[in-house]
Amino acid sequence: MSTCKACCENQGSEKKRLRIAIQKSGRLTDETLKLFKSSGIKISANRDHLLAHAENLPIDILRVRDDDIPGLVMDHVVDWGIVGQNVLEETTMQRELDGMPTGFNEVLKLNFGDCRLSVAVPTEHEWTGLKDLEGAKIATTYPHLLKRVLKQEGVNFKSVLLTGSVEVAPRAGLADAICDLVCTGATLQSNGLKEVQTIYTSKAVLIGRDQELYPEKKAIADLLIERFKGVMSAEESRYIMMNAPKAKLEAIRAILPGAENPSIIPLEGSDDHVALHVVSREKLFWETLEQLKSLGATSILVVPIEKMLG
Ligand code: PRT
Ligand code: ZN
Repeated sequence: MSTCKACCENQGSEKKRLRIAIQKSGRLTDETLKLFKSSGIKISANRDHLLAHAENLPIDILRVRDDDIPGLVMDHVVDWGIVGQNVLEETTMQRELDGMPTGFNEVLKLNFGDCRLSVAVPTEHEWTGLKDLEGAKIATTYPHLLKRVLKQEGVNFKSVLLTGSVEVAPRAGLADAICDLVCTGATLQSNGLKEVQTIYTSKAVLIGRDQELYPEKKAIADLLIERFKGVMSAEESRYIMMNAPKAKLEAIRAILPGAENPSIIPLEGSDDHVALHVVSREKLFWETLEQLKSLGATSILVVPIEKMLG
């Protein structure tokens, strides 16, 4: 019986190599590549290629526009995708209307891509609430998310679909208001707009297809999920060291956020002081360090953690 080599190799790779779609070039790209690098995935630096193979793991990376990522997962073209929740929800609603598949699993929420979808109006507008939008023309890239909220409020409006430069629409006379993504608010301000109502908050998520993975792929997927979790918790964690008066140990432990069982180490030549080492899993603010100092702690060191497992 004759066999087709290319075809058989393709089928093999479909079962064994985890295929992940990521944004080719945009606001999620650098953080995604950083997460991969910190998780030990080595991929070719050439961003122009649609498909890149990891050098050290059975993973293929597909570089595409973020808007295509939910569909690639829902159509089972890739196993995983990294995308903003805003794009994921908007695309899901559009695909529902188009009668296309919308199944996916949320694998992991990621710690980047944070933004909010907000309504903004010209600065001079005296805003009283969403009802002000009755009969308004609103420019947006997210008509379904907007409609979902305004429908609940009983507000009728007309959406003007724009996929870029949404913030210039009111000045250009195309719309009365906009509904766009905001991070710092600087873009709105420089276009004479004010943010009046957040309708959705978003961050990047890792999604997967709504099907069991082949066992080889599942093994690599499970390994990656643990590594991604490890990288994210290490990013937020700090190793804290200090010398502390024994009498204040309880008070010191009480103010350390997310600190797990500390190591208490005797200090040579001192009966009333010890060294305290602890991993804190939350952000540490200057105020906490100042409180530690006022409790008598000295030589306080806060050190970033590169990797964390378990
Ligand atoms: O080419 P492609 O289609 O892949 O990219 P894109 O241009 O559609 O998306 P991109 O790269 O701009 O954003 C990708 C994702 O990043 C978004 O879907 C969000 O999930 C997330 N994200 C986080 C943001 C922002 N922050 C953000 N600030 N996406 C867009 N913005 C834009 C916003 O549209 C506005 O123009 O930044 C401007 C506002 O920023 P501030 O800081 O001035 O408020
Ligand atoms: Zn896009």
